[in-house]
Amino acid sequence: MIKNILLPNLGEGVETAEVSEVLVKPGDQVAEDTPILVLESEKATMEIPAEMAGTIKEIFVENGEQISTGQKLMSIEISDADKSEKKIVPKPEIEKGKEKKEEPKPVEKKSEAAPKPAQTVKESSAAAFASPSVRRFARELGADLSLINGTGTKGRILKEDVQGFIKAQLTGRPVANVAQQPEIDFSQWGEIETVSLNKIRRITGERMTAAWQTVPQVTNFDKVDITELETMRRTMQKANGSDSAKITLLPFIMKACVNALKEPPDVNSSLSTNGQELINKKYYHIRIAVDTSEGLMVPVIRDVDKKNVFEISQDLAVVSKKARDKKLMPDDLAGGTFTISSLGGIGGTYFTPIVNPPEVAILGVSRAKMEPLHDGSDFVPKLLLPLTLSYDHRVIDGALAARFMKFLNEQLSDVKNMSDTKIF
Ligand code: CAO
Repeated sequence: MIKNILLPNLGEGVETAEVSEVLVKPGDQVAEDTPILVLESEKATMEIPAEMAGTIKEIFVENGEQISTGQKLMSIEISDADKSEKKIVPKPEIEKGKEKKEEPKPVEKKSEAAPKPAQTVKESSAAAFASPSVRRFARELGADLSLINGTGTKGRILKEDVQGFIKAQLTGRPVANVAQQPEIDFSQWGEIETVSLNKIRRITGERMTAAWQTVPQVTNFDKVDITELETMRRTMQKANGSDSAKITLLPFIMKACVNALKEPPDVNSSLSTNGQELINKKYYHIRIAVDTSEGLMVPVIRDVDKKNVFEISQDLAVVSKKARDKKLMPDDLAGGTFTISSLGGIGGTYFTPIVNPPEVAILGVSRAKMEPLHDGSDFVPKLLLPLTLSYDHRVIDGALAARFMKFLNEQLSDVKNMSDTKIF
């Protein structure tokens, strides 16, 4: 026998609600009380359970549709085994941002100061947006809903989000927890265009969120006098001719960074996953942020300590072209030990780059400008290069970061200090 399931009375003063999720599809076998639909009204989200066991035949509503009491939701073929009907009662409404508090039950007093983890999970989860069955599921697994990023309509947390969260916890992977913003219709204030983010931007977004949330970061700033270095660079560029790769400041900065990385080894390191050990690397593979039309790519230039400025310029030209032509292979992106992000070709004074785990530091390079510098008796025009170092404070102290920057400054401001470096 086929029966229609109608929207029951949702309660006093609630005539309509929006379908926020259809939980079944035609052909699905459902047991009595299986949630089949999630509805959302101004103040609440609620589940509509199947009033009887059977097979879903047809669905008459869709996500986002406004439906009202008595409306036909779906048809169901009732199995002979269970023809007993039951009045549909929507599962208890959950007010958005609130959860019905259970009456506190008397508990055995074990220790005055003993923490109550279950209680903590419940309270912090209360503001999350999830259906009753998902809340129940999360509660059973001990998952804190407030830490889970909902991928359902309007950021609602789905069962799969809870499963993904638990899986990530078990494998030790950081969970990208983006605080959900309320959905806003921006077109009410003017013309808009909605564009899907491509894969590179989505992955960058996830990585940056995870890095921002898992790495306690600090940024140090410095300005370096590169007047002399710039004169040398121009001379080298001229001598090199226009047929070879352009020699910009970046290869010199990369060489100076490698020298600084060799000083205290902590900056060229990674923290072990258990956070108990520091893995110092004896190789110097520098990652370079490359701006492409598809988004940010960060290929690696290997063994920078063993290459001269011409070879690095050549490598830079090759990897940035590969990045912009979308030809980078996984190997081109793997194994970096320290990153440099240079916006010097574009402009601006200072920016704070985000550390790229498992690396522990990143250098931001801004545009060099002629500025007056006091030499003790007079102001003299100098070319000053703004540098920023963002670092993982679990590994690098402020003093170590300041020493690293001082060393870098000494290298770049006086080319003699780079004399033992393989520049030429
Ligand atoms: N100060 C002054 N001038 C600079 C400079 C600096 N710090 N850095 C570069 N320049 C000059 C170069 O000398 C070059 O000048 P000419 O055209 O007169 O020869 C010009 O700016 C353009 O340089 P470039 O950007 O092509 O070359 P580069 O070696 O400096 O950088 C690359 C290469 C791939 C890093 C760069 O092209 C790039 O993509 N940068 C963006 C990185 C990025 O997006 N970072 C942000 C990440 S965080 O969101």
